[in-house]
Amino acid sequence: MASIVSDIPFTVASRVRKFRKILIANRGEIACRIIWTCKEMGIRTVAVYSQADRDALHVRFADESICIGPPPSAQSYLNIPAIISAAEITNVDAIHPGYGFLAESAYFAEICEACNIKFIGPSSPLIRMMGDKVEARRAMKEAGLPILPGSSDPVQSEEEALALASEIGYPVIIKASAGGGGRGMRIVREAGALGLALQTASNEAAAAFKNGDVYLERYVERPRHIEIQVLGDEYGECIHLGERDCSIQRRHQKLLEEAPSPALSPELRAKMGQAAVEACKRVGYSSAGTIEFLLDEDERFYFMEMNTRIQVEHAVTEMITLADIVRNQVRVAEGDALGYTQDELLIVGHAIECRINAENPETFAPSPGLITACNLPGGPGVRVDTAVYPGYFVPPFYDSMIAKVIVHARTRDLAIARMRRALEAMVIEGIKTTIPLHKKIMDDPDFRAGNYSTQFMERFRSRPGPA
Ligand code: MV4
Repeated sequence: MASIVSDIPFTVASRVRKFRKILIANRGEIACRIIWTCKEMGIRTVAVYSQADRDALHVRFADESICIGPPPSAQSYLNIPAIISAAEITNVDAIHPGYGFLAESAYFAEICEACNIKFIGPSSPLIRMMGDKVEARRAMKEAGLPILPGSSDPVQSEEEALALASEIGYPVIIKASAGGGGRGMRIVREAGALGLALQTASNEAAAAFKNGDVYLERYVERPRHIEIQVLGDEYGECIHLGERDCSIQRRHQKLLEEAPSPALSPELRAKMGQAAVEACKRVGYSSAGTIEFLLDEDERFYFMEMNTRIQVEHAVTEMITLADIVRNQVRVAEGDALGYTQDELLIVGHAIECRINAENPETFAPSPGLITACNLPGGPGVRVDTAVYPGYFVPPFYDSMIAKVIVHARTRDLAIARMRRALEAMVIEGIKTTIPLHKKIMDDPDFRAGNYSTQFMERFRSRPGPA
């Protein structure tokens, strides 16, 4: 026997917990995911729910639950006064925001702190800094991360943009400073197209984010989207948990993620990981976070954005590291020291996640409604994070992701075979889902070879093949 993997900080069972009760300001699979960890930690949970979510699983599994408003998110899961009232009434110690909704609202984090409720995430100034993409670029450059040539401030005029673009060289990309995740972006391949693109990008940004600021960057053709998972504590310690490859996306919605990335050598992984950790230490990052990089065809990497929340795809990292990222978020928020060093981190095998959406797999049109029959896969190395069950009604008001199938195996080939068989055993009847799309991706020669970029879905959609 080579060694036994154990987890020294977590095996100290007798330590007194600071949090007795946590409110989860979210719904769906991530609300359930957070509840599972709280139960394992002996922490009581409070669910909040909209009128459309009375029969939701997160409500059933939490110790207490409070209705916070009508179905639309703006009146329920984004309703700060209703959520804070629920937290006060139930006397919770902390709020876990999950992802989406209020997870990256610096304002919400501030309100929590003002009400003496711990926001489980980084400090509000850091959330605010990373939410401003121009500011994040500046801060992370200063913290030592490589960035693409581009703006150091929002673009003020067409003349300024033209001058900067000719300095950077075409193609360039216009991005919204308040954006992120690809909304309001424009690729510009020649000076003649810059003026109009600038106008439309700025108008889109103003409409979507109430902030029309845009900036320029050199455009990288066919990049891979590689992100590093980091974990910091409130005493300046920080480690990384390796990378995830999130290149397979469609209209900036990720479809599938895997870890490790088939594109990284051990040397590049160490280099990107060290750069991410160093930057987090320099800005004083605490809690779980993700640094997104673009990796170009010459294996150069550039900082793109930092996500200050737990992410949908955190589970692939949990599989290959045996870490519980939610547990670490909670302990660090309680004031625990990280208690790990980078050299204690082990990465074992390969994990893949397929996001199962309630959508038509060809048109991607939403497909809410009643789930008449449901079989979730299991067996060796298969994890399903979901909040659906037979007889569940998928409401039309929220994100269409209804389940994540995550597999873990010793090698990438074995993980692909495992995912294929898990998807074959997965049955969701009554609504359309993206299960058939994922089966096709598992059979794709380029995917199987690990040979793909963010352009994968454009080519995949036009390619003929059996479902
Ligand atoms: C880029 C890029 C190439 N060069 N930035 C940003 C948010 C993420 N969701 C997509 N983003 C990109 N940023 C530079 N400097 C390529 C992408 C990108 C992309 C851009 C346009 C159309 C589709 C895309 C798909 C994946 C990534």
